[in-house]
Amino acid sequence: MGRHLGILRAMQLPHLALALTVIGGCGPASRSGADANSNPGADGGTTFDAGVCEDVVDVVFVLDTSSSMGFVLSQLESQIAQVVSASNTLAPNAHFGLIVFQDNHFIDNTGPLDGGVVHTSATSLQSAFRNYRMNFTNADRNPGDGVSGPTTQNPICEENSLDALYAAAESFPWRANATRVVILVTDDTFLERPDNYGDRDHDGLTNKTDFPREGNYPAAHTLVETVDALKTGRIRVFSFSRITQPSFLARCGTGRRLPWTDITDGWTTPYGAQPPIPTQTDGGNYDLDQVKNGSLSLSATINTVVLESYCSPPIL
Ligand SMILES: [Ca+2]
Ligand SMILES: [Ca+2]
Ligand SMILES: [Ca+2]
Repeated sequence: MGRHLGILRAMQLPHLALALTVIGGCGPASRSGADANSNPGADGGTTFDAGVCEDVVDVVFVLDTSSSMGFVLSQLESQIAQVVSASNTLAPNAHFGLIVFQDNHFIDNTGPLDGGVVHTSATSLQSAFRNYRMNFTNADRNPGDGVSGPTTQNPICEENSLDALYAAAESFPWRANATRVVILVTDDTFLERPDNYGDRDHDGLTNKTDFPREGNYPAAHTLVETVDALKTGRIRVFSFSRITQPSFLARCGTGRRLPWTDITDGWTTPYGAQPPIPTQTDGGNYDLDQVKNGSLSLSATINTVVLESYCSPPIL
């Protein structure tokens, strides 16, 4: 998938090969110079404009912390320093955000800036990844409920990536001159308003207390609303999701609202009539199973997409 995306993006952005070549030869200092020609012409040729790109880098992680996702949080904890370093090599003072979700979401507030929602170093991100893995993933607890929230309250497999993405678009303090990238990781699809993630049997009530217990976790947004917010914010979404259905034994242990064949919907296949979110935001998708089996590096892939996005506004 990575090579495929790279080829696709290189075809979409003819300046890219030039920019990468210049970087390879001369180092990051020449990056803004190479990107002065970052507007592909309508004919696919390269337009040289007078401006020099002086973007900063804003990257927001939107992570599914449900019980099957511990390996992602562990890998990010061990690899995040390489991502922070690479982003700061593109442009000094990179900002990072973290939004975690299961049936609801939480905007992490343990960073040093903007009331905690902006991280600038690997250290505080590592602590945050560890915290969500131990207190939410391993405890099967929804992150929006806090550390004293109820456990085993996730009665259907779909997870609320959509409202977490909406929060990334609307609530993160994106800087005006930032190249804006969301890295989303999940292994399932999502629901839209007016559905409720806590309504296990879809009877409109959330009052069943037998396992897996129901709870009131309403979906707040639709896909169209979320994509509109991302597009307005010029935010590319790069997702890591499953490309293929898991075997029976590797499946989420509860029931689900949508068929297993729909787990790719919104990421690599359309969601209803809507194209996938990465397609709509000029991002891309990678195979989460390759991350899980060790054949795709999270940090190397993230660094590649941030580099490819840098000073190249999404083509929408
Ligand atoms: Ca899950
Ligand atoms: Ca769920
Ligand atoms: Ca119900």
